[in-house]
Amino acid sequence: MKLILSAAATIGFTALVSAHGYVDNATIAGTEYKFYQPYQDPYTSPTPDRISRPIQGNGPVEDLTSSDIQCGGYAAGGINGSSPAALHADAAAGDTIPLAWTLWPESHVGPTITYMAKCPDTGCNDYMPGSDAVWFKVQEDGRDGTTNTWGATALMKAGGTVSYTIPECITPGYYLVRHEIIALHSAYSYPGAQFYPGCHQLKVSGSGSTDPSDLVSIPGAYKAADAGITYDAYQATEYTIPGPALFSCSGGNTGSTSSKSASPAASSAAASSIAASSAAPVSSDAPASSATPILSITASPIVNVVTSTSASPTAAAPTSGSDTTEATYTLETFIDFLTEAGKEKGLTRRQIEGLLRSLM
Ligand SMILES: [Cu+2]
Repeated sequence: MKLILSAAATIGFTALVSAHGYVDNATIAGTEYKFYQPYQDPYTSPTPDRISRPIQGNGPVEDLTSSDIQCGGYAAGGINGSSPAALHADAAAGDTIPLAWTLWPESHVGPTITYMAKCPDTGCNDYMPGSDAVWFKVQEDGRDGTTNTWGATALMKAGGTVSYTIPECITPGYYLVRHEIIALHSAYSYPGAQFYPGCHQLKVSGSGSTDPSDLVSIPGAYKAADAGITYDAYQATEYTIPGPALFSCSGGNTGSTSSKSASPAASSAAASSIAASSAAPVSSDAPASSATPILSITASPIVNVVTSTSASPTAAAPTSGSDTTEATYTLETFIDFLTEAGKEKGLTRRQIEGLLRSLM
């Protein structure tokens, strides 16, 4: 079996590394709120008022020490962290809030985690937590045993949601909610785990009087060496969700909120790797344009790169014939080739390996 992928001019990494999903909307106390749309809001005037803070569409956050890890951002592109949103959603303590993600890619296994932080009494809309320890964890969903069922798995089908519950006992007021997926498909060494965080703002009503203690800072709550940050998702090993213990109104750590049943059949799917990808292809894109090299990755693992030498910029990309040249690479030299090509896109070798792995 072959995996055929078309790579756009200079290898179309822009498309490959763009964020693979974000929270599209949430239904809070019966009202549906559209979240920040990274591919529309920046180009819409006036900018729509949202309850959610801006995120970037350029790719995941991989640096645990970056301000981008808090609510999104694109420091590598000059946008450091996020910024406050204009609105708050009214909610009541005890409410359960479903977050509807866009369709999440199957390769991007990993946990979902949600934190809250109390904003000033004036609201969240000019509040930036910075490096202050203000966050407590209200939701987490990791791996079901050693199966391939993860917190993010529910989002791999259209219409999937992840829910969190506002703790019933917390003091009413304004809260910033930080929700994330950590994609672990290339987390076998650090940097490698991909963080997809986003934040939204609530005005919480209720009669509680608890202010959670043991608050953490973000960045700060995760370390590169944490078992939940550096982790080989292709091995059937139990997963430890990173960060602090889950906050509970009854005190103590209640552990994971996961209640999914184990699915033994799914566990073998996690074991595939790039060096032994004899399974059916999971990705097959049609050739896009004339300059497009056609890459055929076989199980060998040998890579054939067929490059068009046709002068016509509008001709369809040939896959055979006299006007093509063909080169055969081992997987190692192919990754070298991609690393060269990816340099101007600011991609590391590790990211490229992760991308290839995610396509298998
Ligand atoms: Cu990705």
